[in-house]
Amino acid sequence: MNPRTIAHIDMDAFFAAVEQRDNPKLRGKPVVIGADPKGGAGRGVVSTCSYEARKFGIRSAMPISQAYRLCPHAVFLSGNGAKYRKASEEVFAILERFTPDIEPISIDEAFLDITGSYHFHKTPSGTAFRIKQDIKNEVGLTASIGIAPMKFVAKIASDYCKPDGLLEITQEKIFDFLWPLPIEKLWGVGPKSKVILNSMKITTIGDLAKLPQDELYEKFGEHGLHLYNLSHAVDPRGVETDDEIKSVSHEHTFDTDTADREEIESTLLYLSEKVSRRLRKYELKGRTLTIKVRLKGFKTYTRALTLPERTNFADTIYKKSVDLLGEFISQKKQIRLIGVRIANFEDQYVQESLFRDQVAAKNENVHKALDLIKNKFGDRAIHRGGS
Ligand code: TTP
Ligand code: MG
Repeated sequence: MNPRTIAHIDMDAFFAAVEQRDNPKLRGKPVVIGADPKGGAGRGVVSTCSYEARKFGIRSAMPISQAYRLCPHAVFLSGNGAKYRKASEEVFAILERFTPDIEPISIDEAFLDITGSYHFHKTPSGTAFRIKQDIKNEVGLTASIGIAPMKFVAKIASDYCKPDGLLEITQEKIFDFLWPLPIEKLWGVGPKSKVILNSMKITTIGDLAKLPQDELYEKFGEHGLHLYNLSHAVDPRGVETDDEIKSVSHEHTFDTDTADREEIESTLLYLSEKVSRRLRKYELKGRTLTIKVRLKGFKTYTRALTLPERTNFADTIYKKSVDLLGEFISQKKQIRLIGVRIANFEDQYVQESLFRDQVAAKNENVHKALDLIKNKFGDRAIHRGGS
């Protein structure tokens, strides 16, 4: 494989930085975005906080009551999703100017393959510097960028140099950089693996790299081989742009946790329609349906099934999603978030099932008509009964 130059970009304290940008009084102050702390009695969690607030130990996903205890004089804000989405779109529009090979990871984070594009700015760091500068000048926010020959090292590097950082790890410097780092910096080493590895006296990525492959395989199975590869800086995954979409998904967070069947099912219908429409926009059909459920208290579950044939029909996605969600609804679980995903687009160009009957063909026409209307009048123009 040819050597690649991959950049990972991640905005600094994104939601909080947007608030500080728009209100100079908040600059230099601890700012916490999240649920209402209600004087310490609030429920819910911290979305993010400014770096000034991090000095007090506040972190994303921490209960808001704890954040309040750590720093009662911080400015607590509930946030403004529309504003953050707009800033995100502006940032991504800037990235597009540098390379078409962009893999968005979240609202404030992306991988870029800059192998073919850095020559305009002489070096990879030159390109990254220019990206940071353009974002600063045009959007008024700071980003951190890590550069490396492989994805996971680029990501660790951007995290390492935060905030407002730029760090390039060249092929020659990879092990000097990687091996002293604690193992939990590796993708896939969660709290459980960390405990097991620590009990084996493995605390750094370098310690891990010294273990024989067989031993890791015995302890962790396939996952062990993955860790072995990462500790030796082997990560062949490329930057996956939109033209190689692997899945299409949508999710929704309820304003207040709910166990109400009707509310949950109508949300599922809404999500199924969204997923269906995007699949059809890209002319994709998938065979794997996955639903994601986050319960009150943040435990997250996924349930998946393989469909008899690839689909992009909202009805099929909806009915099967209701089946998958059944156990949560019947146990009256308080649900915070649900998501619907379709994946497994393989064999896209293999002959369609010979048994596609007229009903399916008719369905397809109905969907196309709905799309025309929605594209013309927007999402809210039409919904089938229920959503
Ligand atoms: P992150 O990039 O994880 O965090 P951040 O940009 O606030 O700070 P950092 O400088 O460490 O990158 O997430 C981006 C945004 O996503 C963040 O500003 C708020 C939102 N978010 C949540 O709402 N909940 C969460 O648990 C996390 C991690 C992020
Ligand atoms: Mg960020």
